Amino acid sequence: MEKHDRIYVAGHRGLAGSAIVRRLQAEGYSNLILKTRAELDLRNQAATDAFFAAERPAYVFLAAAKVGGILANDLEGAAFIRDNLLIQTNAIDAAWRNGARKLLFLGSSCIYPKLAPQPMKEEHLLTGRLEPTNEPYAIAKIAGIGMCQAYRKQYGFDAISLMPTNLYGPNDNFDLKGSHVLPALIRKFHEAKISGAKDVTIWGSGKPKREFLHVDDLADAAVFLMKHYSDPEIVNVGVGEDVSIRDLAMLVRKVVGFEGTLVQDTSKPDGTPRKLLDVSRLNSIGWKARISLEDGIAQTYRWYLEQPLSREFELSTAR
Ligand code: GFB
Repeated sequence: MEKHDRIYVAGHRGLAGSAIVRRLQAEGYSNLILKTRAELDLRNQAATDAFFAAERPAYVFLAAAKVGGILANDLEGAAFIRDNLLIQTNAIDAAWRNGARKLLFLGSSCIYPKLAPQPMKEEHLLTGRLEPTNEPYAIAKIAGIGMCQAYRKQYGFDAISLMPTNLYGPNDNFDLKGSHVLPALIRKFHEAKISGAKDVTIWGSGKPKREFLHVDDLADAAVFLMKHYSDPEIVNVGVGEDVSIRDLAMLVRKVVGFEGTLVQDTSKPDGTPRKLLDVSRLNSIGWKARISLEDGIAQTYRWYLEQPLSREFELSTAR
């Protein structure tokens, strides 16, 4: 990948895509192609084909997706499977058809079976039943992996697939109904601290364990693998360590400086009991995560505090 190559980052306003753009810009890549959803709806095949035919990017980071936390996945399964299948099918096919040299597809650790052995290795894909709360999303992502592998085999298209663990960082979604656990906790503890509330409610039993990767680490890994990895096999991208939701909540409480107690809402789902990635393949290719969970949360909390009041207002009314 040369500094002047045409590089399309799909989903550049989202958590992962915006971090990939920051990373590429920091490395001096000067020819980035970026389109908002209003300018290009990747669910629309004709619009996607026309965009790729006109722009002909050489490299594609496919970070556009419909994503959300456990509740959004559970309640909006139809949209999760439809939008993701459309986005990835249209983009992968149009990239290949219009001569892209390489495409990087972002999957998710939820593609693995609900009760996969821990830590989860790449070969555990398609060895058991999925977690029901995010099965539609997971099936779409598994289809994307299959598409990258089939296009490589049949057409020789250099498409690679990364499976990131739960991501967090700047530009995350802080809407409490749609978000993942980490931004939800940052917002809940912050608002409780400001309002002087006595407690903060966390969903579920607090016992599930999750692994969290700062999105700047993900972006670093994505650019590294775009340069150095070319293989049909998927690659897990994580830190190799996990934490219980209760311990995560205690850590966010400490970073935010909230002094009250935790209450559990057990009417909300726990989801997969544990979701820890085996990152030995990634480590053997030569990459390791660098940002510790506590530092990453502190950085994300600072970012959250710096957002203009108008954005804070938007976030509050989105509830
Ligand atoms: O991050 P999260 O929504 O998604 O939830 P998953 C992780 C755990 O945190 C669950 C608990 O056990 C939640 O019940 N939790 C506690 C909370 N308090 C909260 C809260 O205030 N908000 C949220 N959202 N959770 C998603 C998948 O699964 O992970 C997606 O649904 C995707 O498909 C993504 O793969 C990475 O880790 O359970």
